[in-house]
Amino acid sequence: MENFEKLKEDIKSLLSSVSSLKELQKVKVKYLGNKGIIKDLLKRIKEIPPQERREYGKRVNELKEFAEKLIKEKENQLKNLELKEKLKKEWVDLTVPPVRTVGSLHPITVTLDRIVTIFKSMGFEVEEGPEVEREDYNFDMLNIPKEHPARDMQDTFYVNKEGYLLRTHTSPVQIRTMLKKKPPIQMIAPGKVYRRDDDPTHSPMFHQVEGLVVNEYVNLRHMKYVIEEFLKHFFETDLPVRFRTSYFPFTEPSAEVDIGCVICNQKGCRVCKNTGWLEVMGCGMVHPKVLENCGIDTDFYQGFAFGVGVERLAMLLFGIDNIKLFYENDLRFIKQFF
Ligand code: 2NL
Repeated sequence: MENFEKLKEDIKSLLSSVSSLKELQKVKVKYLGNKGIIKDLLKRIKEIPPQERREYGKRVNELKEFAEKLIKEKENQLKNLELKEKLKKEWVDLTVPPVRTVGSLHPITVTLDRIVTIFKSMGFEVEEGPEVEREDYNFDMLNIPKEHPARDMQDTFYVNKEGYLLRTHTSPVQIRTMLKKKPPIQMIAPGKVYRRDDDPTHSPMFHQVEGLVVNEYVNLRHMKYVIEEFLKHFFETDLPVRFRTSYFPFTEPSAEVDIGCVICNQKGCRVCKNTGWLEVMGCGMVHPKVLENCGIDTDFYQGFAFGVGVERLAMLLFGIDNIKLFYENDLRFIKQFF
């Protein structure tokens, strides 16, 4: 019987030396565990003479309650201590003013805004559409047939839903607009586009702005005027512009637009490959098939369209020589452009 008092003393002194929850767990197991001292004492009740069993059981239970109480107390004490230390370690002075509070716009955003503002000032409306697009809007409606190489898996990101893809240009937005609205139409479609291209001069995602004008009278002269006017405003100078005949399935005739090299002023440099000219846009009169695909009567209406790469214009505007810089999000780069 005096053993119980000894056990109580043992628990007390053992607990006083415990300084972590891990150590405490060991003590708990030692006394209260399934194979612990107290369970063992309970099992031994059979060895006790019957007349003493009542008293013995009472003593063991008392010991159990004693142990539980002390261990619980110790646990609370340790948890409190731990919390205090955590709060001390993780303390943050919320009154310290931030080092810098102003963010900045990404150079692509700055360039996109600049392009959109110029076209809005010329009476263009801004239209948007989905980046996961219908394959027929992205290709068939634009007179790009099933066998066309651009439709190859090598060039286009198809998504795992039959008939859908990541748009390879923003032209499907114009298709949607023509299906939705009657001419006159005068719109631009800015946004992200995707192509399976990833090398030092290409990114699998880039930005484009396409424009479309459809009415009863537009012709090549209007197209030339709008594009020249846009480029003058964009580069804030009356730079040389030339149109070279080209080919796109969705325009006829088609042209590519060059500007006098803004890097070397046409003296010849690495950027213009010593030609003095930089290709910056594509354009043309909308192919009658494309208008008809959208239910527009080509006896009455015609249109012109154009497309411009935003990264390319941003690089020329800011003198950036590596397209990958746009996607690395290095703040030292990004913060230089507003
Ligand atoms: C380029 C070429 C171009 C278009 C885009 C277009 C859209 C419709 C109908 C006809 Cl719905 N054309 N878009 C036309 C000519 C050129 O972009 O080099 N872009 C960077």
